[in-house]
Amino acid sequence: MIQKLTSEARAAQLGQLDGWQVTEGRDAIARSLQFADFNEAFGFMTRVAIKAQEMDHHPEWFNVYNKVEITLSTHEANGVTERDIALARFVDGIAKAASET
Ligand code: H2B
Repeated sequence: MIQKLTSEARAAQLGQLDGWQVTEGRDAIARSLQFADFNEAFGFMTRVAIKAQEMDHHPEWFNVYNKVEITLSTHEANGVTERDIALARFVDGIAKAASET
């Protein structure tokens, strides 16, 4: 079974990510994103969804118009694992590309 990261390892990984924070009261990480409009937000979500399905690792998220809030945690480990960090890295790459167009 995959092991959750220690709080030190999690903090070190968060330092390499863009805008992710530890969720209060829960071993999870979260990031809020804002796009130009709903079309951009949903396009982003579609790219993340395809990656998540490939990884068999899925985000918890909330969308309203151009805002997307994403929370990542690994249910089977009941905490943040390397899988969450890998998906967070992917999210950061997609978000950066979207903001640069
Ligand atoms: N997504 C997330 N975020 N955490 C998990 O532990 C997880 C998942 N487990 N997606 C996967 C699916 C598991 O339920 C299936 C059976 O592989």
